[in-house]
Amino acid sequence: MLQAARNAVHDARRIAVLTGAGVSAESGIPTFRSNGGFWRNNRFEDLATPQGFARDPLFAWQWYEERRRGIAAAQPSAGHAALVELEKRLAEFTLITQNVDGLHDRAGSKNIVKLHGDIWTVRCLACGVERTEHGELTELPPRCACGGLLRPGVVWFGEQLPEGAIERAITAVQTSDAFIVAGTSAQVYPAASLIPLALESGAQVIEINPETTDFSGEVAFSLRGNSAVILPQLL
Ligand code: BV8
Ligand code: ZN
Repeated sequence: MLQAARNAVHDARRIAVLTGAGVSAESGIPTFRSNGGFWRNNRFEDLATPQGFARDPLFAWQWYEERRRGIAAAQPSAGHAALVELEKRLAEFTLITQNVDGLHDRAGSKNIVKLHGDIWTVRCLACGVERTEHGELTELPPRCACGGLLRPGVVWFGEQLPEGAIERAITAVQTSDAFIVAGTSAQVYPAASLIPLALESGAQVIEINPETTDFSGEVAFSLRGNSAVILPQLL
């Protein structure tokens, strides 16, 4: 199975990749659905919503600031590095990620489509100004120079994805010979819809996950294991 998947990657001229929290798990960052998707007894799906933020911006920011600190202390994994190497070998390569942690950028990936935004950007609810904020946020919730409340520059449940993001991802998947899906439970849409789209478009779909997903039975290669081990092996 692994050798056949390696051959499919070797023969592919155009590759698209979809990553999820499992790729960052190799960097020590908790996934969303591992501990049942809870943070201090709050469901992740309730916290990562405009309503959750409006209800208690301070509580939400305590969660985001804790995640930012954890990410700042983490290093990209061998899986992130393998994707950088893969991109260098191909004329056509698109990395589509659901992750907001910026580890693909730090690893050196170039052509990245961030479907769910970026935890390192903040946006003012009052004036709309958006900026990168890598430092520790000393005052929570953080405020804009205009006095408005700042929110994390991520896409919450019920919110539209960034302008053009899903369209870029769809085009990349439709024109790829191989589609590598690594470290995602494939439960969040429209990101997960890229997998059946790849199957319909005739791409060789390679799934990397220690667990099975809804699509494990449909993909060409369902490789059971960790992304930091299998992605380098695919190279
Ligand atoms: C929208 C940013 C439309 C915030 C996130 C019913 C059916 C279909 C859809 C819906 C529905 N009800 C609601 C919806 C829509 C909803 C949705 O999909 N809900 C789900 C829960 C059913 N989607 C939305 O709301 C999206 N917007 O649809 O708007 C719209 C239309 C009109 C008008 C207005 C709006 C927005 C979705 C974006 C939500 N934001 N994050 C933040 O991060 O703080 S999603 C969140 O989940 C993260 O981004 C995360 O990346 C993403 C997906 O999770 P995974 O990455 O897969 O992580 P998970 O923990 O689930 O799984 C980890 C996997 O890794 C596991 O499989 C594990 O086995 C594996 N693993 C573990 N270790 C390793 C490993 N793999 C490899 N190696 C390892 N070592
Ligand atoms: Zn402002």
